[in-house]
Amino acid sequence: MKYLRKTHWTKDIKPELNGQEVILAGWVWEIRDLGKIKFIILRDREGFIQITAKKGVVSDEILKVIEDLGKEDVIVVKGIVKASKIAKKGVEVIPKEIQVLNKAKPLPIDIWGSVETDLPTRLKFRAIDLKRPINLAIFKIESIVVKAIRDKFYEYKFIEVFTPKIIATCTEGGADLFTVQYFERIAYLAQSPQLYKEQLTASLERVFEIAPAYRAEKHDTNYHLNEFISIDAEAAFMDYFDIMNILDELIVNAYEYVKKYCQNELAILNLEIEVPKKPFKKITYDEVIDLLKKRGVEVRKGDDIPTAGLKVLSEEIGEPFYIIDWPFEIRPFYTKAKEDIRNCKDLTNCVTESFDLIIDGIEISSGSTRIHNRDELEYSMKLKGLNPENFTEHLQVFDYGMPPHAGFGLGLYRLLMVMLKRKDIREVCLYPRDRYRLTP
Ligand code: AMO
Repeated sequence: MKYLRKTHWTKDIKPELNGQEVILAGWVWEIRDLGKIKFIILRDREGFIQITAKKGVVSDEILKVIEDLGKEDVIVVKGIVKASKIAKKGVEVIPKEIQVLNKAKPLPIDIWGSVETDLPTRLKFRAIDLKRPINLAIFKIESIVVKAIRDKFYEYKFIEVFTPKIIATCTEGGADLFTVQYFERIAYLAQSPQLYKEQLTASLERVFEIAPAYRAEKHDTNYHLNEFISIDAEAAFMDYFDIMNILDELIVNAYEYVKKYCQNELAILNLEIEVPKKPFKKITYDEVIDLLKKRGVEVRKGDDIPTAGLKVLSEEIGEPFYIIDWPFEIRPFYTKAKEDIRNCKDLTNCVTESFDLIIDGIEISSGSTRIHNRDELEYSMKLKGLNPENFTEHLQVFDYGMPPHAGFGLGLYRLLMVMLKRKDIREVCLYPRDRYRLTP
């Protein structure tokens, strides 16, 4: 079927266009039939517009088409813009032609907002659920956030790269790997681009990647997924303080872009965005342990900080903050210690050049200065119970001019979740993969 191509988005229809012919395409959100006058509320990605058809003004043929329309039918409307005091946006469109491109059956879930559907059911019918304005707002904002981050990376001369997601060895430690039958052998889904991004600093110097990461963790929380989008950065000739400065810039730019470009979406979400101030506060791991003990949270030096502890800290600090200088024992093998790890007499007191960024009690990012000396890296692997022979190809790169470097991984969905104050990470992921969800 030949059909007309849209000339405008609904949001572009303003009273100033009065008298102009436009072509709109989208879905029937609502029909109001008052007999002699009929209204269609047309939805497209950008919003809504009222189509007004009055007997005697529009053809009988058009009135008949409207009578047969149902919610979510796909239509194209050619018409004339009319400024109107009574229409909702001060403007309506008087149809000259309506083409019905597809009919829709009654929807399995309510997208109009009168009945609140639970999240599992919404996710089951995700493609339909995404028609809800609130979801359109979330995913438009997500796209802007990624753009803000990309723009900032380019400003700092980072190059966007793409590394393999089917890999032969683990990067973040042995557990939590999904296996893949790769012809005659077993391969794994990448938990992180860690080793590749480090190798790339020896040539491209500053790289970033925005790509899926896979974790076979059996977590069932509101902030873990088994597939998530990881925003990874790695830069030669930088340490963890340099890289934290860049991370501050990225996050602040993301908030600023959303505030600047997503006013409509924020209104739909009923949210006001407060742009955090840089530089973000830094508090050492040891200080955190002391502080939490004083607040009665059960923590032991050498352990990870429990979520309850992060919540207490966020409430106390009230803005994004870094926990820096974590013990070697609970950081990955590639993390650089403040002294050469080979000289460290007491491993339990060995502090690394590392950080986690916390917003609203959730870890959004983690990063560090990395070990760039091959012998030290091998030594560190052994301390972590890893066999350097399994990393031969990675390690040899360190023989041929590996620069000092640092980087971070930033969880896109976690950032969105805290920024948009969503209760569950699944709300900000189009098609979440969790322990129990592999479809749609
Ligand atoms: P890490 O394992 O801390 O570090 O991951 C980095 C960031 O990714 C996000 N994230 C997750 N988001 C959703 N679901 C999950 N299961 C999940 N796991 C992690 C978090 C986290 O802060 N290679 C290092 C990073 C580096 O040092 O460059 C790494 O992967 O926001």
